Amino acid sequence: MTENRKVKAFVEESAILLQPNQIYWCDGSLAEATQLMEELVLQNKAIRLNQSLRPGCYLFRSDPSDVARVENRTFIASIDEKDAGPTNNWVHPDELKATMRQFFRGSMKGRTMYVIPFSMGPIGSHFSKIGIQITDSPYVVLNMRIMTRMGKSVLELLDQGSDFVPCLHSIGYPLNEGEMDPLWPCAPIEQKYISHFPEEKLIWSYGSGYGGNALLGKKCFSLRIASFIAKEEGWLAEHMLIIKVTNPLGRVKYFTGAFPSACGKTNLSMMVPSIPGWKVETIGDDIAWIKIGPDGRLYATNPEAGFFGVAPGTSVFSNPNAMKCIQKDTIFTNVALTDEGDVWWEGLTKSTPKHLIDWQGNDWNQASSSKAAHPNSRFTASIQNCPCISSNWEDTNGVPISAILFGGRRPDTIPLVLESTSWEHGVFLGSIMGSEMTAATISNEIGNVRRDPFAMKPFIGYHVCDYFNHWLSFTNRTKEELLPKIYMVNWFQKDQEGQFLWPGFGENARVLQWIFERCDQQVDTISTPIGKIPNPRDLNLDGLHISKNRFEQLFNIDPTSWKKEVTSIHNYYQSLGSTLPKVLKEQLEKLETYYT
Ligand code: OXD
Ligand code: MN
Repeated sequence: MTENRKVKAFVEESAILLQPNQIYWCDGSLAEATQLMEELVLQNKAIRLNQSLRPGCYLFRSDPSDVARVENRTFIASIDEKDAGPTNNWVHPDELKATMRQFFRGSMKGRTMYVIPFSMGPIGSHFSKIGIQITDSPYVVLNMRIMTRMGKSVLELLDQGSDFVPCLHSIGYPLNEGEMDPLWPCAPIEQKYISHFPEEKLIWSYGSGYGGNALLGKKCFSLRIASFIAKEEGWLAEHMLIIKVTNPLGRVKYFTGAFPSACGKTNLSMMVPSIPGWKVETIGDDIAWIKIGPDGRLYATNPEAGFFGVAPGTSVFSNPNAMKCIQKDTIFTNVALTDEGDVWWEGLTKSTPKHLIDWQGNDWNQASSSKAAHPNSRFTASIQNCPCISSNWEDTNGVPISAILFGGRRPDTIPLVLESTSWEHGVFLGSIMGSEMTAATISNEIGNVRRDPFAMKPFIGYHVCDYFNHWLSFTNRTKEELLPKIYMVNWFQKDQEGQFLWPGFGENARVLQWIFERCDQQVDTISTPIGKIPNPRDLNLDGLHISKNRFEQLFNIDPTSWKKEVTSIHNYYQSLGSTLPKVLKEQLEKLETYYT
């Protein structure tokens, strides 16, 4: 409880609308989490994993209709439609609220309404912002406890009068007297609404209990609402990892990286470099809040406190640090269960177990045609569990950024690494980012390339062209030479046979080394029409067996592919409307002089 009048009013008004059986204020303690989990185990909603193999770990299975973020049910309800722009679904806030109020009315009948006070960012940091999530999902409470700083310490800030973002959430499944509660109650897809009211800094989410739809501190607050606030206040809220890179001499630099969902941000953020003497430590794997510091440089902080990582593909080979991180006190969702009571997913082990219970609770064997774990199955683990966490991860002033990486899954066209020629050109590179579609969002376009500017397409809380302008404005806010260098990277090029050209994972450290050395102006570049690429002698290939031909392919700038790319960018830019910044059009025109 708190004496903060605005908080009390939010909770009281919500209770009148939602009509829960009871209200519970979360204190964020271990005792509270243990008790909630016990109740869920008793109700068969959570499965206690083998505690000698995975202490403190539990498995949840969601409803098959509720397995990923639902972008077509996600709304930016700005007052003026023009302000939401062409990349967002828009409904007028009054209309959306009226519709949603009908769904919310009585939606918590028979359930407990949990009040979750949470902070995005370290308590006491000037970066941090407070939210209060109201939810009827104890699964959400348990996940929010890992993903954010949650409970008593935040209530104390609210007592002192701190402001907050109200986040209203209901799974949309009221329980009438005597009615059976499903294992994963939620509303049908057409009744799901993930709504943002940017001008009011308000979030309403109805009908889903999964991931970014329901853990409202993550995408809804830290990206969609925060990006809107950031534009007003002159900073950036980005879909970026943050890493600390140390070279063999002990020199340190911090990089951020924007990659679309399920493109390996978690792997890169916890990478074990293959090159001797280099160290990568994690500060964040998904979101960065970036501000200009007193010295004019950009400083980043990770507003989250945990990882909500994609399980499939994670293994001791691809990400040994993540494997250690999820050894204890982890919530698994939609992975498979082994006969020993442990978890399993595709890509975890070289050989497949003979028998499993799949993510839907069915028997599964090697002859089964379906996947044992859902492609978007997840682990939720505290960042404190991470063996390669940087000691700077909670620095209240953030960490100074030397380079920003943009990347996506592109089987061709984009070279292994490309340096921008200026901040403006870097913003151009960010604006044209694209990636093959993955399973992190429900879509029938898996495999196609979609433009995902700055990896923020689903997360910009306002007009995409205003967002580009906001990025461009940073040269007016500080000296351009103080801004980070910008790179485009592509670990995912394939050869004619569909095999990856570059080994990726720990070998990506070779690219990080080149970027590090570029930041120190130790190496030069080769200019091309699309940007600057490494001089082949400067990329550290020691100990890596890669043929000359393959290496050349990694940096091949194929005019036919680039002609196609330029046409595709042109069409994409047209789809963004008439307010596209002129300087970006000019960047494209420059490229068109080479590739038409
Ligand atoms: C995520 C996503 O969960 O981007 O991080 O979908
Ligand atoms: Mn993400």
